[in-house]
Amino acid sequence: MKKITALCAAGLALSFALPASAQFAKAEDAIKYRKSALFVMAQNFGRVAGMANGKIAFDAKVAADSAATAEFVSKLPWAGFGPGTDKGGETRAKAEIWSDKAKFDDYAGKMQAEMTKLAAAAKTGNLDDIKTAVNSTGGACKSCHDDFRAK
Ligand code: ASC
Repeated sequence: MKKITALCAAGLALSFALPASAQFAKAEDAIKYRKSALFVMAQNFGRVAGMANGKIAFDAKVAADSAATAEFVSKLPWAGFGPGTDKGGETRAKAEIWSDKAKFDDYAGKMQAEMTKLAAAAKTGNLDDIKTAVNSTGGACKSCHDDFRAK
C-alpha cells in the first residue's frame, strides 16, 4: 500500500511537471531520449550499411536482427521533439524542426518507411537488395540532417 501511494505520488509529481512536452519531465530528458534512440538506431543501421559496402563481413542473421532493431527504434525519436524541446540540453537540432514541422515530419516518415524496406530486404538475406535499401535509407537520413541538423 505504501509502495502504491509512493508510485502515485511520483506519477502525480510528473504530471504537474509537464511544461515543455507531454511525455517528459523536462526538455533535457526529451533531448537525451531522442539522441539515445537515434544513437541506437545508427549503431544498428551502420552495422548493416557496413556489411552492404563490404567494410564488415556479411552475416545474414546479424544483418536481419540489426535491421529489425533499427526499424523498431526508428519509431522512437520523434516523441522527443515536442514543443519546447528546441533548447534545454546539448543538441544540434535546428529551430526549423519546430517552425517547419510538416517538412520534418515528412522526412521522419520517409526514413521510417525506408527502414521498413531495409528490414524486409535484410530478412530475405539478399545482399543486393540490402545494398539498395541501405542506400535509400542513408539518403533519407542525410536529407533530414542537411536541412535540420546543425553542423
Ligand atoms: C549512418 C548514420 C547516419 C546516416 C547518414 C547517412 O550510418 O549514423 O547519420 O547513416 O550518415 O548519410
